[in-house]
Amino acid sequence: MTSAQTVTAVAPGRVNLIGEHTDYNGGRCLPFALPVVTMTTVTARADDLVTVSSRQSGTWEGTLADVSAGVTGWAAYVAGVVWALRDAGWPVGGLSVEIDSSVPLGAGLSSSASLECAVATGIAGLLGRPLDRAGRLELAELCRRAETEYVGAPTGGMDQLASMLGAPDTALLLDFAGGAAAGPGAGPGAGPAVTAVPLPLAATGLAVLVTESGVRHELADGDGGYAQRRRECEAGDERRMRHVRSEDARVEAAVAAIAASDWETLGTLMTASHVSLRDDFEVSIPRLDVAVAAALDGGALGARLTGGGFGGCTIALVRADETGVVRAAIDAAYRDAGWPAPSHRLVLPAAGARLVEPVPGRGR
Ligand code: GAF
Repeated sequence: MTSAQTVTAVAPGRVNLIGEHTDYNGGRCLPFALPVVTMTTVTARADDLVTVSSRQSGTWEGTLADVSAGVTGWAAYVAGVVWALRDAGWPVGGLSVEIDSSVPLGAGLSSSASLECAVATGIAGLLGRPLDRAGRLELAELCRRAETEYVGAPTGGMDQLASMLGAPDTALLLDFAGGAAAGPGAGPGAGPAVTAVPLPLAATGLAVLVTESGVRHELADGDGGYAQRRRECEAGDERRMRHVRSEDARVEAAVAAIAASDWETLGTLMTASHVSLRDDFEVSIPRLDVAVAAALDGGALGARLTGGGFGGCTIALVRADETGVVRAAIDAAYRDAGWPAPSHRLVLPAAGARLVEPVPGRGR
């Protein structure tokens, strides 16, 4: 394919600070990239085989013709990227792809988008394509196409943009007023506008506590809640759209609060977002509601479900030195409810997708 025959890339998962179910409704959201990543090692092959080996999910092998015909299951996220790049005219031939991931699968932290973006970044590296801003926007859009058109998960594009464009101490204000897609074949609209929002949580003594409810969520199920909400929005359902409108306004207010270092207001907006997702958009579940309530009781400035809902994770904005109290409050609430203990991680905004030196003995 090029002079480079093997390339290793990583791409992160994400949390969304605020702005949920707004991306596919032409609204705004404010995600940031996480310090957990999917790593791919991509090797060009002389034949037309695509072999995929994942430490977490197993193996898949087929020809480029099989990829064009359609692949299902977890390997579709890899095959979909190969398909989207080839469809866009990229000279992608046979490949061996090795995958390892620290992004929890199905936990609402965008394990799928991080996989897509890691594969796309690896192939871009193999082909010597630039990973500048324009190149990253193009890859994010191709990964979105892989997910919506190939895998069949009708998602909105936030996750791929967060994974490709994230940066340390930075949230991304994504404005989808110009549509989800940009570039050739995207139709009318300029595509999403991406603005970096400095988010110096560490310097402020703050952090985001991510709590996994332990309930898996599913985006690629045509009969599932996510697809149903999308259809309801397309039909103009007043209650659902009330959430979308109020959430979009909260994103704007959150950006202003961050600019003013008004962390109390940011927290209040996050909690209001959860209430709206729970009551108007109806995508919460008891384990998310209990985690949010317990986090607030434990002293969090604000808390909400993050991602599509129906399971997955909550986030809480916490003073770093009070993290233990907040964690303990959530753990106690889960214990009282008779649920398995949730897992937690304290995160700060991290870097987006990038090429890396291979780690000896891993991902090879
Ligand atoms: C999922 C989707 F992938 C995103 O596009 C977005 O719609 C989100 O749910 C809800 O805000 O992560």
